[in-house]
Amino acid sequence: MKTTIKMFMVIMFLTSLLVTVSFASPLYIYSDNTWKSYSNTKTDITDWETLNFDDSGWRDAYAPYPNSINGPGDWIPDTPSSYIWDWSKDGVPNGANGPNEAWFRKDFYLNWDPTYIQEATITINADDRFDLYINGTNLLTNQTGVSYGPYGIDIMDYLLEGNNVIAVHAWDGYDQGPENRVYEWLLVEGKITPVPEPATIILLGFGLLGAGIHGRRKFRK
Ligand SMILES: [Ca+2]
Ligand SMILES: [Ca+2]
Repeated sequence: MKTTIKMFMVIMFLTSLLVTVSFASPLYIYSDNTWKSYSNTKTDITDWETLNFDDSGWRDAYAPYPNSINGPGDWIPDTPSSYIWDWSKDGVPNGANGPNEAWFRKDFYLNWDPTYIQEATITINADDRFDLYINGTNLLTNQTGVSYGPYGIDIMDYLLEGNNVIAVHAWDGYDQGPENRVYEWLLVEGKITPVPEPATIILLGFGLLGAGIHGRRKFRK
């Protein structure tokens, strides 16, 4: 075999190895002031949890929102999340003077076909209760109270290629009565991890094929 072809195959094989170890970066989701928030009576909102809802009239969530927790819930490394809540008034909240009930939305864009997601988890907690939706599907209604969290939710089966939305309805206190009406907050940390892209796997195949042909020809000499 000509040296140039051998060289080509060796280079192709080495390149395939390099590509194989370069995974696409995970997508992180975390609560901060890029979320949209709202508070008013429930009757004012319809389909607020769905992907196509227009939240342009909502406020930016207030973050970091004051809270009573010692140390942030840094459940996932690389997510610089903040405690958030809705704040429609002037001045600065003290963690206890916001609305008892608030709604939150955050859009995120997924580059990958959901088939190629390895793991997708949202870790969430709120003081005191919350409903979590992904693209309009209610994945958790927490009625047990803030002290039992945080809650880790697998969202893999509910993700879409392209636009997605995470939506949370949270309330300070308890449906049947007041509870911990001292602080109100929502904290979210999420991570979506892709598997190696299909293009990468095909390249690896070509690389191994190249190496295999090379090896067999060498053996026959
Ligand atoms: Ca974090
Ligand atoms: Ca509370």
